[in-house]
Amino acid sequence: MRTRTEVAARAAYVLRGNDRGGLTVAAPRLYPHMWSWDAAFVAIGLARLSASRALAELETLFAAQWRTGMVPHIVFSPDAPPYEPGPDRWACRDVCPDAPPAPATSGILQPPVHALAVRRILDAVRIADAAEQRDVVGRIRALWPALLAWHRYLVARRDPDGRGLLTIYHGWESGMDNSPRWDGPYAGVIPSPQFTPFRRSDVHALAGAATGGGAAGSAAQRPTDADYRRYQWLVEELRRAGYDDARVQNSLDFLVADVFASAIFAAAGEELATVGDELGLEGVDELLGHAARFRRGVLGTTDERGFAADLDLRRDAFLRMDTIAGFAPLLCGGLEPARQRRLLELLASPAWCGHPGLAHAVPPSTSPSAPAFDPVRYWRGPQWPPMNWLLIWGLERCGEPDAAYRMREATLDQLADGVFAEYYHPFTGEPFGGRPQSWSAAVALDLLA
Ligand code: 2M8
Repeated sequence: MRTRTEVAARAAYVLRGNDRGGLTVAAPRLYPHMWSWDAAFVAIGLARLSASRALAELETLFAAQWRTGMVPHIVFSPDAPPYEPGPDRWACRDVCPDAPPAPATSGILQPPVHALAVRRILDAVRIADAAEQRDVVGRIRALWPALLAWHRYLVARRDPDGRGLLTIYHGWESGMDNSPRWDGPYAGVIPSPQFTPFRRSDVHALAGAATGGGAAGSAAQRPTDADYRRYQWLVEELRRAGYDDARVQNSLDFLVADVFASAIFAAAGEELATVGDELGLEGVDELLGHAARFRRGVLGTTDERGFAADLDLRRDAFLRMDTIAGFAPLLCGGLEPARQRRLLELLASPAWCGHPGLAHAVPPSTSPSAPAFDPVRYWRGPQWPPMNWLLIWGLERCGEPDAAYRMREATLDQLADGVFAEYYHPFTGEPFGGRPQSWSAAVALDLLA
């Protein structure tokens, strides 16, 4: 195990190594492009090193924004090793006039963490010299219309019925690809018999990395082929619908309201509003209105413990699963004190962070008591450092500094292996997935600052 100073130095070194100049790849082999919420976490980490460089990450991402305001989940870098589905498979600019001519992007989104990064950058630049301050503040002002357009897109197109919950079109949009949250909705995704799935790049990229168990070991850490067939089929359906929100919402097999992304969005609205307020920019009241609407939406899904649920919009039914997404109210706040206490008790209970077998007391992506729990397979059990970061951040905001401190310490203990893995086996502490993964290094940097 490394000292904390060594961990911070190594995290900075990892981010530098994954930097392709204004664009940090999510992981060099497995994810050789820019991912949207990864970029936001990267910016949060980089803000501790250079506010200017952190902002550049967001500028690169938003330069790929669609005319609708959507920020795509992948910005492809032209010289990277192959990744599937790549630009040809998405074919965004061929089928959708709203996609930018360049760079090539995917046609879906990811959770809107970006405003949290903007807030961090503005905080960080306070200690910079006057010239950097002027530069960064000027660039935040310049980015403001794009940030507002992103938030307005989410409200207008992804919550057309005013539920205060964001509609998503693919498990990839949640960022938690194969979480048991989506098992029910995916059961309704039936690829056409004529559909030929393309070759997966993920399992091969991972088998080449320093993972235990070779190809079989790496396959066990990823979604199954049956899952992937559905993921690929949804891309096909989205492409056929021209990535048009109205057509997609009418035709797609998979349509879900994502409670975790909605809670992030509620908090993001508030964070962005403070930035707008500080810099005298337009839209502050509107952003606060978004925050109130989405907080109400999230709290409206909770049970008596304060635990939240996604909503299957195709079947009009709550998806009550024991996954980390249930703790969404700790991100947006607003639970009455008694229920917030119950939710914290649940988080600390043996079903979650208090499980006696855990190597580190941070929440597994799925509760070890849930039938769907799998300690190895991706979002079905392993622990994910950026999710810990979100909860730590949320706990602090909800007025729970002790719980936040405990989770921060446990997260830093986990990251003291210096590997900065994509995710970790909850019981053995073994590092899994992409490595070094930029967002794991980024959250270490931020937590250590
Ligand atoms: C994972 O998602 C990509 C697809 O977008 C994949 O599996 O290939 C998820 O963990 C997602 O949350 C993350 O942003 C992405 C890159 O780290 O990888």
